[in-house]
Amino acid sequence: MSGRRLGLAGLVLVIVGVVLIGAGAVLASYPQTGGQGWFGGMVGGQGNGPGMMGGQGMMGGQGMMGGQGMMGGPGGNPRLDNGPQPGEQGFAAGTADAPRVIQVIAGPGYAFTPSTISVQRGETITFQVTTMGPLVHEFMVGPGDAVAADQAGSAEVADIGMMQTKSLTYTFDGSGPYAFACHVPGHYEAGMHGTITVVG
Ligand SMILES: [Cu+2]
Repeated sequence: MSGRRLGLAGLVLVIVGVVLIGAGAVLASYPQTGGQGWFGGMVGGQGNGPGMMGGQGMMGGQGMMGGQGMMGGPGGNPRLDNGPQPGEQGFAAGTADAPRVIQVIAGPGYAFTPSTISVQRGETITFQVTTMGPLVHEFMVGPGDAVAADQAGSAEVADIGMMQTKSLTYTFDGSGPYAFACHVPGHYEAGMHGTITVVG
């Protein structure tokens, strides 16, 4: 690498650093975010492909992020590695004895990630729902109309606090449409719901 290129690379790093410090200052003054930890993780993982939140990231201590990092998307978009999905190579349908695990992130705003999920007809899925951010969420799953109506008796886990993970296992033995939602007051209306498509 030539000296000129090195200089250019250094300049870019300085600019990135200044931007991140600025963003960190904004976050630190914003009580609803993780502040330093969030950006510490981002800086650590940049340039390593998967693993924005890798070793020192916000979730590093709890092991949930492992080596790959929840925020591994190149553009910084939250992306969970839930393995092969129906129709993809290597897909293995979940069964009652061995449910397929799908990780879902609730928050930090009024949203779930992912917001669309596909399952194979008859599959048993264990949803592992983790709340990011200070709001407490719930996760209800079932037929779309029942979930939209917050119907009593629907499968759900409630009171999922910040950084908590709760699991819910559900078998999709119909043709759908299915949905999932958070019915903490105001959350559904703010958009905290998603769809589950049955394939096959
Ligand atoms: Cu919620």
